Amino acid sequence: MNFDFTEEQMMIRQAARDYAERELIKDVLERDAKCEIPWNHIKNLVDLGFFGMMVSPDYGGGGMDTVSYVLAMEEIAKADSATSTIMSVHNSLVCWGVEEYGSDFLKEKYLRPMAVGKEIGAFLLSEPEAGSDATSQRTTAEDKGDYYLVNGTKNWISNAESGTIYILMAQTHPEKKHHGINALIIEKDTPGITISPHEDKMGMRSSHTNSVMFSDVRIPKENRIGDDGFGFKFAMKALEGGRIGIAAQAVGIAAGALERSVQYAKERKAFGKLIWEHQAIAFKLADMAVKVEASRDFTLKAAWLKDQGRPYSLASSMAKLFAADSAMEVTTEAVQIHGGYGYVKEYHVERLMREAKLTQIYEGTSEIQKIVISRAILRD
Ligand code: COS
Repeated sequence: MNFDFTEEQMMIRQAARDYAERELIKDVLERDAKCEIPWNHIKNLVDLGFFGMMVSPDYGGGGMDTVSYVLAMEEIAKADSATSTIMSVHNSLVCWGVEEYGSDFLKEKYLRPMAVGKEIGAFLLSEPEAGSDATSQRTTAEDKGDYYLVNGTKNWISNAESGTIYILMAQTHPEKKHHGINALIIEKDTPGITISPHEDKMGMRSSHTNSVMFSDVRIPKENRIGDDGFGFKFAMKALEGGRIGIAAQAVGIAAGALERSVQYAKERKAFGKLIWEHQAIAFKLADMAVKVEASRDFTLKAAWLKDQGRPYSLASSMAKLFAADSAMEVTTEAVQIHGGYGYVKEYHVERLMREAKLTQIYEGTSEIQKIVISRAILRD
């Protein structure tokens, strides 16, 4: 077993860390308070090559591996997980999905500009009544010969505003249930698309989340990904990789909370000594460190399996479950260690705690991961 990173992987991590520590962290509290999309940071991260980083150089992408992506995601999320969400949806759901399953036409037309961050992707699966139960798609894509006519509403959509290229899951053959769903690429400015005002979220507030309404939207047939009815499987496959990105994000959030807590424990005195010299605090920090390290290892293992071309569905669900639940525990303890200071914005840990909560919910709740894991171990 080799736990060493390559030179290239370490350089990518360092580049992400430098940018996060120098730039992202500076205005994160203000962005969070005002729910402002980090347009300038998206542009800078595009220039650094982080949007499209795993796309093959054949399409103009960075050609980096999933391990590198996980290392970069952790660093970005440690400073500002909202920005890492925008990066994650683009890279691991949309770019990966088009590269893996799209036709040559779709790759030339959509992957190429996404590989260099000229266009940014969004993934439209959830609906008011189809979040965890993704088979119950109500949005319809009626087959009209050479185009699909789309009607319906998607919600909880990350990158609906910051993105320009949408992958939409919609039902074409309701009688076939999930085998009737199609995945279609849609340009955001297509007539008939309306975007709601963004949700007023608890955390990750500068990564906007919106509903997207479709009213008689025409989508050319050539924009379908895969065969007729492949949409549900497509979405599930994309989410398998997406969950590695969210696990990495959770690692970053937890690592950020741990670092801040260690720092605070070395500065703050109570009862005549530094608070880390009290076993109550030292043990908490030890538990937090173990959870961060175990989450990181789990996530890297899932990434490594993907890079090896080996099955990674189980590993990605395990990593996401463990890392998200750990992030929630670690950030909660971080707030506790900071006492009253933990409950105000300035010390960042209350923001990290709010952000951690979302990692247990999106791209499949912790309960969904348990369904995936329990089925895998019970079937085998
Ligand atoms: N890869 C490929 N196919 C998959 C798959 C995967 N990871 N997971 C499920 N499928 C397929 C199954 O093989 C099955 O196909 P067949 O009917 O052809 O055999 C089909 O999908 C339905 O599978 P299953 O019967 O297991 O579906 P369930 O609805 O009972 O459960 C869960 C599937 C709950 C695991 C799945 O729907 C899921 O992950 N939902 C969460 C979706 C989600 O993350 N939503 C949040 C979106 S945020 S973008």
